[in-house]
Amino acid sequence: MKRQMPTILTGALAMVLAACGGQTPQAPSTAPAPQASAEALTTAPAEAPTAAPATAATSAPAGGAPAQPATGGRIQTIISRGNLICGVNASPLPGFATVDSAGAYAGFDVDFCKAIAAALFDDPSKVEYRPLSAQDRFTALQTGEIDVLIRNSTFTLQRDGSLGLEWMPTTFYDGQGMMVRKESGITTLEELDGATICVQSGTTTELNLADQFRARGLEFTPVVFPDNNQTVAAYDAGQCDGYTTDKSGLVSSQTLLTTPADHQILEVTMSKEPLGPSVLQGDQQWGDAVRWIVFATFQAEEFGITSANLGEFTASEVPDIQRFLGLGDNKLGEGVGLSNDFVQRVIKAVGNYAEIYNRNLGPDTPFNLPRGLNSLYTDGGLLYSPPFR
Ligand SMILES: N[C@@H](CCC(=O)N[C@@H](CS)C(=O)NCC(=O)O)C(=O)O
Repeated sequence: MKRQMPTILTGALAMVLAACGGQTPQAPSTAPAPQASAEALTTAPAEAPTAAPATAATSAPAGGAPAQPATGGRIQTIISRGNLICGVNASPLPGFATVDSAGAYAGFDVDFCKAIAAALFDDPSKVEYRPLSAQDRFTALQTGEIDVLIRNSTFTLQRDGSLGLEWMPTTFYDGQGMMVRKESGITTLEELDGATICVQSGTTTELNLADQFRARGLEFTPVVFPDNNQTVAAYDAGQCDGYTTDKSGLVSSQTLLTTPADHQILEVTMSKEPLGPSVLQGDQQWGDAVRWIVFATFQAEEFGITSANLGEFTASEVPDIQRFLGLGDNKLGEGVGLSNDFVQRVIKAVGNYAEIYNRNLGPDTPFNLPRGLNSLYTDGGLLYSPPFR
């Protein structure tokens, strides 16, 4: 395909939509123009995070006495505040993060916000959700506005390093894909030579798109929007030949197109997109807590512990299970500033990883996403928890 950027971009069909993939064409505003990536523009905070706890105080003495949670760190701030502030998608991403008219949030990413709140408060509802655009999400961590970001965000070197963030275990292994109209007959990226591609700014998506097309010697015109609502709407309205984002995002957004069956996701995977929570670097205890809450969901699946059968396991005589659930004298939780039964709290509230996955993305949902890399290592996937001991 050798196609020029359609003239409609100069004004005929700019979209303003209320929901991801909503289909209400509006009077034209200014044409979206390719712009510099927020990735490149966002810099690390000028100063080291101020809320760093006295981590030395958290290490267990040589005698093995239980470590004490640090005071003054992020966990203490959250407990004093009475809720967790969790950064999530601003545009709805069905399956990952949506909000209903009553303000109730749901989705795969949202369940991890709830898991953290459950671990801290024994109450998954103790979350304040902070909707964030791709551009603003990391700044919200850097400034301390949010406690944790769980918004289909990719773990990269730049974000881990230059942006001063700390990445938690990957909760969803993804890769970038491309959606096209079936009627185009396009099945490969090469056939998109000269095409217009709708893409969201401030994302790895925008960067990968340029790299992948350049590497293949292909030309393209990016049509860039700051949020997924507008990106999807523009594609749906025919402003672009292709729409690119993480494959999970494509599957999710496809359900919101006017006629989902008219579109297909190409086979090609353009990148690695390990998606997971992140926190501000500098408060090791908080990082450890979130890390082990995520691991708890993997390990619970490996042990076969679910929200339904948890009660049976609390009577277990098996040392591994007793340690995991914080039964008896097992006090591993307090070493990361959590209660010793934090794993039970998490499982009770959101279930194990398989429950979280199936509830939001599994066979009984419109997405029916195969687990693939997001299977336990025992099933050929990449999910692997270090030992709870
Ligand atoms: N994983 C990529 C892309 C994440 C991303 O922001 N994707 C878009 C498209 S699916 C999105 O979630 N938009 C939601 C929004 O605008 O609130 C990244 O971390 O940069």
